[in-house]
Amino acid sequence: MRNRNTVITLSQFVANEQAKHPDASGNLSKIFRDIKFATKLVNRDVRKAGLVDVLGEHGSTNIQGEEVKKLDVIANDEFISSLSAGGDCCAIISEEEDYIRHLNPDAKYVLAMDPLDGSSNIDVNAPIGTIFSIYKRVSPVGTKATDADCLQKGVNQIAAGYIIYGSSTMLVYTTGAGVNGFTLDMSIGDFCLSHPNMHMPEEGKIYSVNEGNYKTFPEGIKQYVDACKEAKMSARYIGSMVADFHRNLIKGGIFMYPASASAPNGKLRLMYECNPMAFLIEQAGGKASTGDQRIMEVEPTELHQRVPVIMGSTNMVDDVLNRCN
Ligand code: P6P
Repeated sequence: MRNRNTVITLSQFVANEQAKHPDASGNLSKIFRDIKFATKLVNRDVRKAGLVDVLGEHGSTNIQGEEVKKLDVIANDEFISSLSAGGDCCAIISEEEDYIRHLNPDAKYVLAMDPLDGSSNIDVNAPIGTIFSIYKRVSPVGTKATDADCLQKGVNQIAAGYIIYGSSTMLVYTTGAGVNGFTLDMSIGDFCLSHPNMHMPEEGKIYSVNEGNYKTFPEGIKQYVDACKEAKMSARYIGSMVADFHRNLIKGGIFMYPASASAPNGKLRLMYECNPMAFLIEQAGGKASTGDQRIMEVEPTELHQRVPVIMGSTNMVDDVLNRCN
């Protein structure tokens, strides 16, 4: 039984991390404060989704041409409101925003987010998540943020993380010094360190891919999926990236969303799904590739661009890459 006196909250952990950088201004810590606040609101809405009118189609469609459910819009608004009030972001890009949302021109950070990923799972009570990525702007503070501020390679990320609204609500993040997981303790209304220094097993027995697209996968991907079956691996696919990612991070495994006829560049978005997850998985000892290159080396060209994804336990990703190249 954990000694309650050893509980480390997210705020304490972030403050301890900041103290390791004497020149830190504290702005990044304040962004985590704003993310935490918005996460509690989204968690509240997700947990009661079946009870109040937040289900069903919002009627609109986002830039991806996907039907937007009300909870996507609510989550997007809650994160933007919290971060805007905090004043530490000069711009936000979001799956739910067609264009850059300009906030405080005097701030030095840019945030990219998928406010509620896996939204097709909302109505069936399956796990969903929020994904975020933080960059330092490249244009001068005091000016309006530019495309160059928002379209940076994944290797430039200052921080990345996700929240999974599952059987418990967890926030997992990295600032480049390892990966740590925090579980929301509703009895105190705070996130507590529950998964310190998370590491992805080099090998795994789980493969996650939508085999409905198998027929039009690249040949190397088909070969790998066939090999997984031969090896009697477990197929696990929730259809919510955060949930599939989180399970594989803990147990070992591989997650793929390859190119296919219906998704020639894959389905997942580089800036606010693939890059943050790639940062996390590399920090946890895993690997993340498009099949052609390291995801975090991709040069972005547009806010909502998609890339194929092969990410997970290093040995498994290497096996796929050897079959694809
Ligand atoms: P498919 C959810 O809509 C999402 O963006 C990711 O969370 C998930 O991994 C993927 O799409 C599922 O896509 O085509 O398999 O339903």
